[in-house]
Amino acid sequence: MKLIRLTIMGIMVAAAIMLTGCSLAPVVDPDAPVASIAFDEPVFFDTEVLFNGGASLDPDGGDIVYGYWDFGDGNSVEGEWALGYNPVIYVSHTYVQTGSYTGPYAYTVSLLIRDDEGSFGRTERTVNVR
Ligand SMILES: [Ca+2]
Repeated sequence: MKLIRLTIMGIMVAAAIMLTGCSLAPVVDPDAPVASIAFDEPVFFDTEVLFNGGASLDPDGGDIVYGYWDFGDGNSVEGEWALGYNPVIYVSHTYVQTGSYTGPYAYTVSLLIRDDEGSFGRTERTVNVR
């Protein structure tokens, strides 16, 4: 009885694979997402900067589900995109001036994103803080 059940199961799995083409093959993502960073200049120390990643997109129409911002000064923030809502389109950050150095000082801000197919995209920009 058990053997028959297993055989029927095997036939059903085989039929499912035949019907769906090749359902066990990994999903191939046609396009990786493209990250984008925008912000207003000039940027000053001890003043909040608004970074905008809202122009980031997935060329094949997929959703961007994760974002990781690195501000280049040892600070970072990450967020998961809920469906239709992006909690890290805008992130704010304040570069804190240490010591008497007046700048300008160049930091590298980067944004790493992941789409719903698991592909990553990353971009970076230089922020001259004065
Ligand atoms: Ca994609």
